[in-house]
Amino acid sequence: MKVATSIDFASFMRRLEQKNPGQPEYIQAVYEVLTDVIPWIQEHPAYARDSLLERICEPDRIIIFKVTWDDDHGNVHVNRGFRVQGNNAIGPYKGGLRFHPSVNESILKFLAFEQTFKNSLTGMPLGSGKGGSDFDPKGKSESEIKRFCQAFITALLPFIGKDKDVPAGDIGVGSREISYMFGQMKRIATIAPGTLTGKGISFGGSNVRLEATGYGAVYFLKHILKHQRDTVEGKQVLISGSGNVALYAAEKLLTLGAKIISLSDSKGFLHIPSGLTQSLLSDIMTLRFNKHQPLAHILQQYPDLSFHPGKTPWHMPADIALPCATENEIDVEDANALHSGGVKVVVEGANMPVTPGAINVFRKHGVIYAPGKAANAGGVAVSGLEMSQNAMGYFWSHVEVDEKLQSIMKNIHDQCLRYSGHSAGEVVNYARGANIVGFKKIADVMLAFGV
Ligand code: NDP
Ligand code: 2IT
Repeated sequence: MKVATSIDFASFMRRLEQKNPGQPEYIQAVYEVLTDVIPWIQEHPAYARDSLLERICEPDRIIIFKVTWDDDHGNVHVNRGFRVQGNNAIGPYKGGLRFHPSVNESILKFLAFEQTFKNSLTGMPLGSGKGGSDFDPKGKSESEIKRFCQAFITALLPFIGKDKDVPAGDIGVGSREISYMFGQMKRIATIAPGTLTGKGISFGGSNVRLEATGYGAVYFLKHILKHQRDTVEGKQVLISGSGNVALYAAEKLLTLGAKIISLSDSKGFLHIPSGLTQSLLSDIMTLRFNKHQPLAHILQQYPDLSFHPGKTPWHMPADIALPCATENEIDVEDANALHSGGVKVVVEGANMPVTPGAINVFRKHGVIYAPGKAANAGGVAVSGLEMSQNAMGYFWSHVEVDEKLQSIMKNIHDQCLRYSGHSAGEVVNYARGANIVGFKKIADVMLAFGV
Protein backbone atom coordinates (compact mmCIF):
# COMPACT_ATOMS: atom_id res chain seq x y z
CA MET A 1 0.00 0.00 0.00
CA LYS A 2 1.25 3.49 -0.86
CA VAL A 3 0.66 6.19 1.76
CA ALA A 4 0.71 9.85 0.63
CA THR A 5 3.74 11.77 1.92
CA SER A 6 3.25 15.09 0.13
CA ILE A 7 0.43 17.33 -1.09
CA ASP A 8 0.46 19.49 -4.21
CA PHE A 9 -1.04 22.89 -3.32
CA ALA A 10 -2.16 23.84 -6.84
CA SER A 11 -3.95 20.57 -7.56
CA PHE A 12 -5.52 20.53 -4.07
CA MET A 13 -6.97 24.03 -4.66
CA ARG A 14 -8.13 23.09 -8.17
CA ARG A 15 -10.04 20.08 -6.82
CA LEU A 16 -11.54 22.21 -4.04
CA GLU A 17 -12.71 24.87 -6.51
CA GLN A 18 -14.25 22.24 -8.80
CA LYS A 19 -16.08 20.69 -5.88
CA ASN A 20 -17.28 24.04 -4.46
CA PRO A 21 -18.24 26.25 -7.40
CA GLY A 22 -19.47 29.78 -6.62
CA GLN A 23 -18.01 29.78 -3.09
CA PRO A 24 -15.23 32.41 -3.26
CA GLU A 25 -15.10 33.25 0.46
CA TYR A 26 -14.73 29.60 1.41
CA ILE A 27 -12.00 29.04 -1.20
CA GLN A 28 -10.21 32.20 0.01
CA ALA A 29 -10.22 31.07 3.64
CA VAL A 30 -8.86 27.63 2.74
CA TYR A 31 -6.23 29.17 0.45
CA GLU A 32 -4.97 31.43 3.25
CA VAL A 33 -4.58 28.53 5.67
CA LEU A 34 -3.00 26.11 3.20
CA THR A 35 -0.44 28.71 2.08
CA ASP A 36 1.22 28.03 5.43
CA VAL A 37 0.07 24.53 6.26
CA ILE A 38 1.07 22.71 3.04
CA PRO A 39 4.74 23.80 3.17
CA TRP A 40 4.76 22.79 6.85
CA ILE A 41 3.34 19.36 5.96
CA GLN A 42 6.11 18.89 3.38
CA GLU A 43 8.53 19.19 6.33
CA HIS A 44 6.33 16.95 8.53
CA PRO A 45 5.15 14.20 6.15
CA ALA A 46 3.35 12.29 8.92
CA TYR A 47 0.53 14.84 8.41
CA ALA A 48 0.18 14.13 4.68
CA ARG A 49 -1.64 10.86 5.36
CA ASP A 50 -5.26 9.81 5.77
CA SER A 51 -6.58 12.73 3.66
CA LEU A 52 -6.31 14.87 6.77
CA LEU A 53 -6.46 18.16 4.90
CA GLU A 54 -9.49 17.17 2.82
CA ARG A 55 -11.23 16.02 5.99
CA ILE A 56 -10.51 19.30 7.80
CA CYS A 57 -11.62 21.43 4.83
CA GLU A 58 -14.91 19.58 4.28
CA PRO A 59 -17.46 20.45 7.00
CA ASP A 60 -18.99 17.48 8.81
CA ARG A 61 -22.46 18.54 7.67
CA ILE A 62 -24.53 21.53 6.58
CA ILE A 63 -28.09 21.89 7.80
CA ILE A 64 -30.29 24.14 5.64
CA PHE A 65 -33.80 24.98 6.78
CA LYS A 66 -36.75 27.23 6.07
CA VAL A 67 -37.60 30.05 8.50
CA THR A 68 -41.13 31.37 8.15
CA TRP A 69 -42.29 34.42 10.10
CA ASP A 70 -44.94 37.09 9.81
CA ASP A 71 -44.34 40.84 9.85
CA ASP A 72 -46.35 43.47 11.72
CA HIS A 73 -48.79 43.78 8.82
CA GLY A 74 -49.58 40.07 8.64
CA ASN A 75 -47.40 39.38 5.57
CA VAL A 76 -45.62 36.05 5.71
CA HIS A 77 -41.89 35.94 4.87
CA VAL A 78 -39.61 33.02 4.11
CA ASN A 79 -35.89 33.17 4.90
CA ARG A 80 -33.21 30.52 4.69
CA GLY A 81 -31.49 29.28 7.84
CA PHE A 82 -28.17 27.44 7.97
CA ARG A 83 -25.90 25.66 10.41
CA VAL A 84 -22.51 24.52 9.17
CA GLN A 85 -21.12 21.95 11.60
CA GLY A 86 -17.43 22.16 10.80
CA ASN A 87 -15.35 19.78 12.88
CA ASN A 88 -15.97 18.22 16.30
CA ALA A 89 -12.66 16.42 16.83
CA ILE A 90 -11.76 18.43 19.94
CA GLY A 91 -15.21 19.33 21.29
CA PRO A 92 -18.82 20.14 20.41
CA TYR A 93 -19.40 22.27 17.32
CA LYS A 94 -19.06 25.89 18.46
CA GLY A 95 -19.48 29.21 16.70
CA GLY A 96 -21.75 32.15 16.13
CA LEU A 97 -24.95 32.89 14.21
CA ARG A 98 -25.02 35.70 11.65
CA PHE A 99 -28.19 37.46 10.49
CA HIS A 100 -27.36 39.49 7.39
CA PRO A 101 -28.76 39.57 3.83
CA SER A 102 -25.37 38.49 2.44
CA VAL A 103 -25.42 35.17 4.35
CA ASN A 104 -25.02 32.13 2.10
CA GLU A 105 -23.31 28.75 2.16
CA SER A 106 -19.92 30.11 1.05
CA ILE A 107 -19.77 32.74 3.80
CA LEU A 108 -20.82 30.32 6.53
CA LYS A 109 -18.40 27.64 5.29
CA PHE A 110 -15.54 30.15 5.38
CA LEU A 111 -16.54 31.24 8.88
CA ALA A 112 -16.86 27.64 10.13
CA PHE A 113 -13.47 26.82 8.57
CA GLU A 114 -11.79 29.78 10.29
CA GLN A 115 -13.51 28.79 13.52
CA THR A 116 -11.87 25.34 13.39
CA PHE A 117 -8.40 26.88 13.71
CA LYS A 118 -9.49 29.69 16.04
CA ASN A 119 -11.14 27.35 18.52
CA SER A 120 -8.15 25.03 18.40
CA LEU A 121 -5.88 28.00 19.21
CA THR A 122 -7.85 28.87 22.36
CA GLY A 123 -6.60 25.62 23.92
CA MET A 124 -10.16 24.78 24.98
CA PRO A 125 -12.15 21.68 23.97
CA LEU A 126 -14.23 23.47 21.33
CA GLY A 127 -15.09 22.14 17.88
CA SER A 128 -16.25 24.50 15.14
CA GLY A 129 -19.44 25.66 13.51
CA LYS A 130 -21.21 28.70 12.14
CA GLY A 131 -24.79 29.44 11.19
CA GLY A 132 -27.28 32.12 10.51
CA SER A 133 -29.75 33.42 8.01
CA ASP A 134 -30.14 35.80 5.07
CA PHE A 135 -32.69 37.69 7.23
CA ASP A 136 -31.99 41.44 7.26
CA PRO A 137 -32.60 42.90 10.75
CA LYS A 138 -32.35 46.48 9.40
CA GLY A 139 -35.65 48.32 9.35
CA LYS A 140 -37.46 45.56 11.25
CA SER A 141 -39.55 46.36 14.32
CA GLU A 142 -38.73 44.93 17.74
CA SER A 143 -41.59 42.43 17.47
CA GLU A 144 -40.53 41.34 13.97
CA ILE A 145 -37.00 40.67 15.25
CA LYS A 146 -38.50 38.69 18.12
CA ARG A 147 -40.72 36.58 15.85
CA PHE A 148 -37.86 35.90 13.45
CA CYS A 149 -35.54 34.81 16.31
CA GLN A 150 -38.26 32.52 17.69
CA ALA A 151 -38.92 30.94 14.27
CA PHE A 152 -35.19 30.54 13.56
CA ILE A 153 -34.29 28.82 16.82
CA THR A 154 -37.39 26.60 16.74
CA ALA A 155 -36.18 25.22 13.41
CA LEU A 156 -32.54 24.87 14.58
CA LEU A 157 -33.21 23.39 18.04
CA PRO A 158 -33.22 19.68 17.06
CA PHE A 159 -29.63 20.00 15.80
CA ILE A 160 -27.96 21.76 18.76
CA GLY A 161 -27.20 20.94 22.41
CA LYS A 162 -24.58 21.61 25.08
CA ASP A 163 -22.48 18.56 24.12
CA LYS A 164 -23.40 18.65 20.44
CA ASP A 165 -23.41 22.16 18.97
CA VAL A 166 -23.40 25.47 20.85
CA PRO A 167 -24.28 28.64 18.88
CA ALA A 168 -23.60 32.25 19.95
CA GLY A 169 -23.75 35.70 18.31
CA ASP A 170 -22.05 37.26 15.29
CA ILE A 171 -23.05 40.07 12.88
CA GLY A 172 -26.70 40.99 13.48
CA VAL A 173 -26.98 38.70 16.51
CA GLY A 174 -26.30 40.41 19.84
CA SER A 175 -27.68 40.22 23.38
CA ARG A 176 -31.23 41.04 22.25
CA GLU A 177 -31.40 38.24 19.67
CA ILE A 178 -29.69 35.69 21.96
CA SER A 179 -32.25 36.50 24.69
CA TYR A 180 -35.19 35.98 22.31
CA MET A 181 -33.73 32.69 21.10
CA PHE A 182 -32.92 31.42 24.59
CA GLY A 183 -36.41 32.40 25.80
CA GLN A 184 -38.00 30.46 22.96
CA MET A 185 -35.79 27.41 23.59
CA LYS A 186 -36.86 27.33 27.24
CA ARG A 187 -40.49 27.70 26.23
CA ILE A 188 -40.53 24.70 23.91
CA ALA A 189 -38.01 22.26 25.40
CA THR A 190 -35.95 21.33 28.44
CA ILE A 191 -32.56 22.68 27.55
CA ALA A 192 -29.28 23.03 29.40
CA PRO A 193 -28.06 26.64 29.83
CA GLY A 194 -24.86 25.69 28.00
CA THR A 195 -26.78 25.18 24.73
CA LEU A 196 -26.22 28.80 23.75
CA THR A 197 -23.57 31.37 24.78
CA GLY A 198 -23.62 35.14 24.96
CA LYS A 199 -26.59 34.94 27.33
CA GLY A 200 -27.49 37.76 29.71
CA ILE A 201 -25.59 37.55 32.99
CA SER A 202 -28.82 37.15 34.97
CA PHE A 203 -29.75 33.93 33.12
CA GLY A 204 -26.51 32.00 32.84
CA GLY A 205 -24.31 34.30 30.79
CA SER A 206 -20.68 34.96 31.64
CA ASN A 207 -19.15 38.18 32.81
CA VAL A 208 -17.01 39.73 30.04
CA ARG A 209 -18.55 37.71 27.15
CA LEU A 210 -20.09 40.90 25.77
CA GLU A 211 -16.73 42.67 25.76
CA ALA A 212 -14.52 39.64 25.11
CA THR A 213 -13.85 39.81 21.36
CA GLY A 214 -12.91 43.50 21.34
CA TYR A 215 -10.98 43.34 24.62
CA GLY A 216 -9.22 40.16 23.46
CA ALA A 217 -8.11 41.77 20.18
CA VAL A 218 -6.61 44.66 22.16
CA TYR A 219 -4.85 42.25 24.55
CA PHE A 220 -3.39 40.53 21.47
CA LEU A 221 -2.26 43.93 20.13
CA LYS A 222 -0.64 44.70 23.50
CA HIS A 223 1.47 41.55 23.23
CA ILE A 224 2.50 42.33 19.66
CA LEU A 225 3.66 45.76 20.77
CA LYS A 226 5.31 44.39 23.90
CA HIS A 227 7.34 42.05 21.69
CA GLN A 228 8.42 45.22 19.81
CA ARG A 229 9.24 46.86 23.18
CA ASP A 230 6.41 49.31 22.59
CA THR A 231 2.97 50.10 24.07
CA VAL A 232 -0.50 51.17 22.95
CA GLU A 233 -0.31 54.48 24.79
CA GLY A 234 -0.46 57.52 22.51
CA LYS A 235 -0.91 55.48 19.33
CA GLN A 236 -3.35 56.72 16.66
CA VAL A 237 -5.77 53.93 15.81
CA LEU A 238 -8.19 53.45 12.91
CA ILE A 239 -11.16 51.22 13.76
CA SER A 240 -13.82 50.09 11.30
CA GLY A 241 -17.27 48.91 12.38
CA SER A 242 -19.38 50.17 15.25
CA GLY A 243 -20.82 46.91 16.51
CA ASN A 244 -19.91 44.59 19.34
CA VAL A 245 -16.29 43.98 18.38
CA ALA A 246 -15.43 47.53 17.29
CA LEU A 247 -16.92 49.37 20.27
CA TYR A 248 -15.50 47.11 22.99
CA ALA A 249 -12.09 47.21 21.28
CA ALA A 250 -12.43 51.00 21.36
CA GLU A 251 -13.39 50.91 25.05
CA LYS A 252 -10.30 48.91 26.01
CA LEU A 253 -8.00 51.02 23.79
CA LEU A 254 -9.29 54.17 25.47
CA THR A 255 -8.39 52.87 28.91
CA LEU A 256 -4.87 52.14 27.59
CA GLY A 257 -4.40 55.70 26.35
CA ALA A 258 -4.73 55.19 22.57
CA LYS A 259 -6.20 57.86 20.31
CA ILE A 260 -9.03 56.41 18.19
CA ILE A 261 -9.71 58.54 15.14
CA SER A 262 -12.36 56.54 13.29
CA LEU A 263 -15.33 54.20 13.55
CA SER A 264 -17.61 53.10 10.70
CA ASP A 265 -20.69 51.19 9.60
CA SER A 266 -21.96 49.93 6.25
CA LYS A 267 -22.93 53.49 5.26
CA GLY A 268 -19.51 55.16 5.69
CA PHE A 269 -17.01 56.25 8.32
CA LEU A 270 -16.97 58.71 11.20
CA HIS A 271 -13.83 60.87 11.48
CA ILE A 272 -12.97 61.88 15.05
CA PRO A 273 -9.93 64.15 14.55
CA SER A 274 -9.40 64.95 18.21
CA GLY A 275 -9.85 61.33 19.27
CA LEU A 276 -12.73 59.31 20.74
CA THR A 277 -13.68 60.24 24.31
CA GLN A 278 -15.43 58.12 26.93
CA SER A 279 -18.60 60.22 26.70
CA LEU A 280 -18.72 60.04 22.88
CA LEU A 281 -18.21 56.27 23.08
CA SER A 282 -21.07 55.92 25.63
CA ASP A 283 -23.36 57.91 23.34
CA ILE A 284 -22.37 55.80 20.33
CA MET A 285 -23.01 52.60 22.33
CA THR A 286 -26.49 53.85 23.27
CA LEU A 287 -27.19 54.80 19.65
CA ARG A 288 -26.00 51.48 18.22
CA PHE A 289 -26.86 48.91 20.92
CA ASN A 290 -30.06 50.38 22.42
CA LYS A 291 -31.57 52.43 19.63
CA HIS A 292 -30.23 50.27 16.76
CA GLN A 293 -29.64 53.36 14.61
CA PRO A 294 -26.98 54.11 11.95
CA LEU A 295 -23.69 55.62 13.14
CA ALA A 296 -24.23 58.84 11.16
CA HIS A 297 -27.09 59.76 13.55
CA ILE A 298 -24.43 60.63 16.16
CA LEU A 299 -23.94 63.89 14.24
CA GLN A 300 -27.29 65.04 15.70
CA GLN A 301 -25.55 65.13 19.11
CA TYR A 302 -22.03 65.94 17.84
CA PRO A 303 -22.43 68.26 14.82
CA ASP A 304 -18.68 69.05 14.76
CA LEU A 305 -17.73 65.51 13.75
CA SER A 306 -17.77 64.49 10.09
CA PHE A 307 -19.34 61.39 8.53
CA HIS A 308 -18.05 60.28 5.11
CA PRO A 309 -20.73 58.31 3.27
CA GLY A 310 -19.60 55.38 1.10
CA LYS A 311 -16.00 55.66 2.37
CA THR A 312 -13.73 53.57 4.60
CA PRO A 313 -11.19 55.02 7.06
CA TRP A 314 -8.08 53.36 5.60
CA HIS A 315 -6.61 56.37 3.80
CA MET A 316 -6.05 58.39 6.99
CA PRO A 317 -2.60 58.56 8.65
CA ALA A 318 -2.32 56.40 11.80
CA ASP A 319 -0.09 53.91 13.63
CA ILE A 320 -2.45 50.94 13.98
CA ALA A 321 -5.52 49.61 12.13
CA LEU A 322 -8.21 47.39 13.63
CA PRO A 323 -10.71 46.23 11.01
CA CYS A 324 -13.74 45.13 13.06
CA ALA A 325 -16.66 45.16 10.57
CA THR A 326 -16.73 42.35 8.01
CA GLU A 327 -14.82 40.16 5.52
CA ASN A 328 -12.72 41.65 2.69
CA GLU A 329 -12.97 45.24 3.89
CA ILE A 330 -9.26 45.97 3.24
CA ASP A 331 -8.10 45.40 -0.34
CA VAL A 332 -4.74 46.01 -2.02
CA GLU A 333 -5.40 49.71 -2.53
CA ASP A 334 -6.47 50.16 1.11
CA ALA A 335 -3.39 48.24 2.27
CA ASN A 336 -1.12 50.52 0.25
CA ALA A 337 -2.90 53.55 1.70
CA LEU A 338 -2.46 52.21 5.24
CA HIS A 339 1.24 51.62 4.68
CA SER A 340 1.71 55.09 3.14
CA GLY A 341 -0.20 56.60 6.07
CA GLY A 342 2.30 55.13 8.55
CA VAL A 343 0.37 52.10 9.85
CA LYS A 344 2.79 49.54 11.32
CA VAL A 345 0.37 46.98 12.83
CA VAL A 346 -2.94 45.56 11.55
CA VAL A 347 -5.00 43.44 13.95
CA GLU A 348 -8.12 41.69 12.64
CA GLY A 349 -11.08 42.05 15.01
CA ALA A 350 -13.39 40.84 12.22
CA ASN A 351 -13.14 37.49 10.44
CA MET A 352 -11.03 37.69 7.24
CA PRO A 353 -11.33 41.48 6.77
CA VAL A 354 -8.02 41.63 4.86
CA THR A 355 -7.87 40.17 1.33
CA PRO A 356 -4.94 37.87 0.36
CA GLY A 357 -3.54 40.61 -1.93
CA ALA A 358 -3.63 43.12 0.92
CA ILE A 359 -1.85 40.65 3.25
CA ASN A 360 0.92 40.45 0.64
CA VAL A 361 1.20 44.26 0.63
CA PHE A 362 1.63 44.24 4.42
CA ARG A 363 4.24 41.49 4.18
CA LYS A 364 6.18 43.30 1.47
CA HIS A 365 6.33 46.48 3.55
CA GLY A 366 7.02 44.88 6.93
CA VAL A 367 3.62 45.80 8.39
CA ILE A 368 2.78 43.37 11.21
CA TYR A 369 -0.44 41.49 10.44
CA ALA A 370 -2.40 39.54 13.09
CA PRO A 371 -5.10 37.26 11.64
CA GLY A 372 -8.59 37.14 13.10
CA LYS A 373 -8.40 33.46 13.96
CA ALA A 374 -5.84 34.42 16.60
CA ALA A 375 -6.66 38.04 17.44
CA ASN A 376 -10.45 37.74 17.72
CA ALA A 377 -10.46 34.37 19.52
CA GLY A 378 -11.27 36.07 22.84
CA GLY A 379 -15.00 35.98 22.07
CA VAL A 380 -15.26 32.26 21.56
CA ALA A 381 -12.80 31.67 24.40
CA VAL A 382 -15.11 33.41 26.87
CA SER A 383 -18.01 31.50 25.29
CA GLY A 384 -16.01 28.41 26.29
CA LEU A 385 -15.70 29.83 29.82
CA GLU A 386 -19.47 30.44 29.81
CA MET A 387 -20.01 26.74 28.97
CA SER A 388 -17.66 25.75 31.82
CA GLN A 389 -19.51 27.97 34.29
CA ASN A 390 -22.87 26.60 33.11
CA ALA A 391 -21.58 23.04 33.58
CA MET A 392 -20.48 23.91 37.14
CA GLY A 393 -23.70 25.76 37.92
CA TYR A 394 -21.52 28.61 39.12
CA PHE A 395 -20.11 31.92 37.87
CA TRP A 396 -16.84 33.80 38.02
CA SER A 397 -16.50 37.55 38.72
CA HIS A 398 -15.69 40.11 36.06
CA VAL A 399 -12.11 40.26 37.29
CA GLU A 400 -11.71 36.47 37.26
CA VAL A 401 -13.01 36.09 33.69
CA ASP A 402 -10.99 39.07 32.46
CA GLU A 403 -7.82 37.55 33.94
CA LYS A 404 -8.53 34.25 32.21
CA LEU A 405 -9.18 36.07 28.92
CA GLN A 406 -5.88 37.94 29.25
CA SER A 407 -3.98 34.75 29.89
CA ILE A 408 -5.68 32.96 26.96
CA MET A 409 -4.79 35.83 24.58
CA LYS A 410 -1.19 35.86 25.82
CA ASN A 411 -0.98 32.13 25.28
CA ILE A 412 -2.38 32.42 21.73
CA HIS A 413 0.07 35.22 20.98
CA ASP A 414 3.03 33.25 22.33
CA GLN A 415 2.08 30.09 20.41
CA CYS A 416 1.75 32.06 17.15
CA LEU A 417 5.12 33.63 17.81
CA ARG A 418 6.74 30.26 18.48
CA TYR A 419 5.44 28.69 15.25
CA SER A 420 5.76 31.77 13.03
CA GLY A 421 9.08 30.53 11.63
CA HIS A 422 10.53 34.05 11.28
CA SER A 423 14.28 34.57 11.32
CA ALA A 424 16.00 37.14 13.51
CA GLY A 425 15.29 40.65 12.26
CA GLU A 426 12.32 39.47 10.16
CA VAL A 427 8.75 40.62 10.86
CA VAL A 428 6.82 38.01 12.87
CA ASN A 429 4.46 36.03 10.63
CA TYR A 430 1.54 35.64 13.06
CA ALA A 431 -0.66 34.15 10.32
CA ARG A 432 1.74 31.29 9.72
CA GLY A 433 2.01 30.64 13.44
CA ALA A 434 -1.78 30.65 13.89
CA ASN A 435 -2.42 28.38 10.92
CA ILE A 436 0.18 25.81 11.95
CA VAL A 437 -0.69 25.70 15.66
CA GLY A 438 -4.44 25.52 14.86
CA PHE A 439 -3.93 22.77 12.29
CA LYS A 440 -1.51 20.64 14.30
CA LYS A 441 -3.78 20.20 17.30
CA ILE A 442 -6.82 19.15 15.24
CA ALA A 443 -4.68 16.93 13.02
CA ASP A 444 -3.10 15.13 16.01
CA VAL A 445 -6.53 14.39 17.46
CA MET A 446 -7.94 13.19 14.14
CA LEU A 447 -4.94 10.90 13.64
CA ALA A 448 -5.37 9.54 17.18
CA PHE A 449 -9.07 8.85 16.60
CA GLY A 450 -8.47 7.00 13.32
CA VAL A 451 -10.77 7.12 10.31
P1 NDP B 1 -22.20 43.62 14.80
O1 NDP B 1 -23.42 43.23 14.06
O2 NDP B 1 -22.29 43.96 16.23
O3 NDP B 1 -21.49 44.84 14.06
C1 NDP B 1 -21.10 44.73 12.73
C2 NDP B 1 -20.51 46.06 12.28
O4 NDP B 1 -19.93 45.88 10.99
C3 NDP B 1 -21.55 47.15 12.11
O5 NDP B 1 -20.94 48.40 12.30
C4 NDP B 1 -21.97 46.98 10.66
O6 NDP B 1 -22.55 48.14 10.07
C5 NDP B 1 -20.65 46.66 10.01
N1 NDP B 1 -20.85 45.85 8.81
C6 NDP B 1 -21.48 44.65 8.74
N2 NDP B 1 -21.51 44.22 7.47
C7 NDP B 1 -20.89 45.16 6.75
C8 NDP B 1 -20.59 45.29 5.37
N3 NDP B 1 -20.95 44.34 4.50
N4 NDP B 1 -19.91 46.39 4.98
C9 NDP B 1 -19.55 47.36 5.87
N5 NDP B 1 -19.80 47.28 7.20
C10 NDP B 1 -20.46 46.21 7.61
O7 NDP B 1 -21.17 42.42 14.57
P2 NDP B 1 -19.87 42.04 15.42
O8 NDP B 1 -19.22 43.27 15.91
O9 NDP B 1 -20.22 40.98 16.34
O10 NDP B 1 -18.96 41.38 14.28
C11 NDP B 1 -18.02 42.13 13.51
C12 NDP B 1 -17.00 41.18 12.93
O11 NDP B 1 -16.33 40.49 14.00
C13 NDP B 1 -17.53 40.08 12.02
O12 NDP B 1 -16.56 39.78 11.04
C14 NDP B 1 -17.68 38.89 12.96
O13 NDP B 1 -17.66 37.66 12.26
C15 NDP B 1 -16.44 39.08 13.80
N6 NDP B 1 -16.41 38.43 15.10
C16 NDP B 1 -17.40 38.61 16.02
C17 NDP B 1 -17.33 38.02 17.26
C18 NDP B 1 -18.33 38.27 18.33
O14 NDP B 1 -18.14 37.77 19.44
N7 NDP B 1 -19.39 39.03 18.09
C19 NDP B 1 -16.23 37.10 17.60
C20 NDP B 1 -15.19 37.04 16.60
C21 NDP B 1 -15.32 37.67 15.40
P3 NDP B 1 -24.15 48.20 9.81
O15 NDP B 1 -24.76 48.22 11.18
O16 NDP B 1 -24.36 49.43 9.01
O17 NDP B 1 -24.49 46.95 9.05
O1 2IT C 1 -16.45 34.44 15.04
C1 2IT C 1 -16.57 34.13 16.25
O2 2IT C 1 -15.63 33.62 16.88
C2 2IT C 1 -17.84 34.40 16.93
N1 2IT C 1 -18.74 34.94 16.30
C3 2IT C 1 -18.03 33.98 18.36
C4 2IT C 1 -18.36 32.53 18.45
C5 2IT C 1 -18.78 32.04 19.82
O3 2IT C 1 -19.20 30.88 19.85
O4 2IT C 1 -18.71 32.76 20.80
